[in-house]
Amino acid sequence: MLVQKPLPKFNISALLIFVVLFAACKKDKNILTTSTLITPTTFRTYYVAAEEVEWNYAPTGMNQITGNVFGNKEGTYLQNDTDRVGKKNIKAIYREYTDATFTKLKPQESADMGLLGPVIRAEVGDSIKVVFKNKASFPFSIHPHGVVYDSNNEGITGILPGTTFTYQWAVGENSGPAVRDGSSVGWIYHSHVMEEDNKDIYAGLVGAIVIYRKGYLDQNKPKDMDKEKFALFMIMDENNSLYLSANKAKYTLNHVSNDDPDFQESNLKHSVNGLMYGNCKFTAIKANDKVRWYVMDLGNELDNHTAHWHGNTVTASGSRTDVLYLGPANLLTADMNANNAGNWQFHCHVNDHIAAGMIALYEVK
Ligand SMILES: [Cu+2]
Repeated sequence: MLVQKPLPKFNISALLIFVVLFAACKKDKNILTTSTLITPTTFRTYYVAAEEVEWNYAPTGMNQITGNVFGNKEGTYLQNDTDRVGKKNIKAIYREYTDATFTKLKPQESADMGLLGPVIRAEVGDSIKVVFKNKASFPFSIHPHGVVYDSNNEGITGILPGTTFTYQWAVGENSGPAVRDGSSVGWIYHSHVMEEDNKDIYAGLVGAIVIYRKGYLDQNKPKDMDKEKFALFMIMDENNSLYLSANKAKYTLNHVSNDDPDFQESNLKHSVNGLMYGNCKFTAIKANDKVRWYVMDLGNELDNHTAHWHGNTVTASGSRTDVLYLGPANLLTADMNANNAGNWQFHCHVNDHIAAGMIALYEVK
């Protein structure tokens, strides 16, 4: 006997949605042509601008380690005078916006990020799109470490002031955690306009990328951890910033020569996330939180830093320690079980650098 089956209803709107989605996927898949690229499943999109700010290396106006106002030592770097720029400097930093109109700033995820740009997060197998708008007055770029790009997306060409460029990076297996890593691995990104001698880095354009194992990115942290924290140990050498002339003109009225050795020393801002003498304070850590620290370094041969936590130890690459040894442009990941509550120092252990202000605080409540 022949049974007549009802024909399935034809749904025109479902077909339309399918066609639109298919076209969108096709378009995105065409972005990168390097043969090593994986097929993107998820795009993570960020709207990042480079913009000029008046940066303050010690906004509380105090040495938060001693609890005192600035003395002679702090004044060397932070006191403004006719031959000193002091604590306020014009800098260019990366800031995140909500969309392509670049009208609404996204708040930083925490104040302890200091001058660091927004964290760019993705899982292995995703692709990253960064819409970059240069709101500053020099050509700047975004050069990422660790992710996969072709030469158009390497970020070594300056994007002109007032213009926008969209970077597209893939996140392959080689961008994510290896055997001895935890559930995520961090990378640095920074401006990298070669013809400027990397003076764009000293302008302040630095941030972090975090790549998670597939399925581990959970609300801005790995799902097996409670918190993420980011710390850049760097001597911000304002002598080598693109904004040196502007800073001299604005804050010293050009009453000093670039060759004055005391002026040069005063411009070496020994900082954590662009903040000195305890003005960077890592907060929102609760007792027994599992905290993943991403600890970074950039700069030159003086930027060999030994980042040391008081109060708690960490594990890094499977070993127990309380000091990470950093050199220019590396980023180390360390996990802390923050079971010792207190208000603790987190500082570079090089003696000169401590005295010059490379000390932060972290609080475990
Ligand atoms: Cu140091």
